[in-house]
Amino acid sequence: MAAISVKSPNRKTGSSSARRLKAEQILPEVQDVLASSEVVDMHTHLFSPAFGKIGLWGIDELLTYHYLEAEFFRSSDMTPEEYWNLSKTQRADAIWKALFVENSPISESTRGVIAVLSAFGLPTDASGLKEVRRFFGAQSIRPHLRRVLQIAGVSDVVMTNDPLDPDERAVWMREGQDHSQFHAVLRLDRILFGWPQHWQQLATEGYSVNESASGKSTAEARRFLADWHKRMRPLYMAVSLPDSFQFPDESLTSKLLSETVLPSCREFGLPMSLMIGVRRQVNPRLRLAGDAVGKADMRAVENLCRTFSDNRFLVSVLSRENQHELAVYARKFNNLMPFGCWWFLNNPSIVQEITRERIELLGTSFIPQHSDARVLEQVIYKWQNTRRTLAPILADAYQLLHADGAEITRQKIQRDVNRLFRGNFEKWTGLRTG
Ligand code: RAT
Ligand code: ZN
Repeated sequence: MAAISVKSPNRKTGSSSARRLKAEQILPEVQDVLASSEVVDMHTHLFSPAFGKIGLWGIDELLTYHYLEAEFFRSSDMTPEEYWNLSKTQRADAIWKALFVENSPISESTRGVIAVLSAFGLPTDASGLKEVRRFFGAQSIRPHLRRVLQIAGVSDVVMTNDPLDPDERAVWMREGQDHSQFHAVLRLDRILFGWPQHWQQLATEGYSVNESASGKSTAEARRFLADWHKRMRPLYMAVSLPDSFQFPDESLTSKLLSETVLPSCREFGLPMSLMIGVRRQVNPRLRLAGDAVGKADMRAVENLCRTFSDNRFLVSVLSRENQHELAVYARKFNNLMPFGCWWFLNNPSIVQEITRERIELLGTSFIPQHSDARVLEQVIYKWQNTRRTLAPILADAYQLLHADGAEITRQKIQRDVNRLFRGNFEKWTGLRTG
């Protein structure tokens, strides 16, 4: 079946690419550059084939994505308890019926499933689910993965790797992974935010740590990070933080951040990623779909960037209300890199607003998007949507520049898109691609 795909890189060089564009040529040229530029997907929950079943793909995973589960309970009378009692296929069937058959899939996440099916030339109508299942059932992961990344125009996938997750740990302790397009990230939620529940795991593995992270604990936790740095070769370290996050304060999070994690980042030359603003489990009955959002106090970011001027911070904030402050702080601290429009923000209307604001305040010195994909094929629709939303925003910026008297060329557009899609991230992490 024919798959649509990102255009192969357009090699216009020399005079045609340096040609001065007329106002009406700008939008099509921007669209073309975006369509032919590959992106580094700098935060996902995808895994390389070495991780086996941990890596999710296929129609039943797409339909049971937690973004869709949250929407399902608004359009079905089924209780969460009844839903969790079903098998994966039955859950997917229930979601298909409620969100795709009985209603039009016009929300961002449901529309994404349609875009994926259509990218593979599969039926998108109510009766097509059987055929769709047959198609995915017939794929084997390695060629399918190659094809998906090619369609999505993604050259590199950055994973989220939790060293305290037993299933993942087993893979890293055996042989790790060496897929050239996948890169590791040392995710530290269980250490930075779940120390009381997880310090014993470190102790069992031979690190001299205690419940209050006192004495040798912070140095020993650094030794733990050094061992995992060696094992994973991560591009950065990362944590997601609640809206109530403060820095500095008396918490174990502050202590471990300043005495363990940030010194390790400095030692290994890695940025630290902070994803701030999640309110975990406001409705635990929904499990992974039960998290919400809260406005954070951005002075924590200010304090971190100022106090640790030798560290670099990648920061994404979940609340719409925090976006402007984040962009302003990035103007004050060049060790701060805003990234992505995360989770509840990843809707065209909000992405537009945030991205325009960032361009106006920061030029091209930010990372506009990451996919946050949990299921492989999601990269297709998430990056298709990003390119579609970015095109008029970038074109408008060049139109204004053109009207103000500047010369706009394809060469310049390409340079800017390269910086946004990969250059800023490559520079910050030292990732060498291509
Ligand atoms: O967007 C999501 O899928 C969330 O569930 C979170 O995983 C978030 O992206 C995170 O990395 O914590
Ligand atoms: Zn995520």
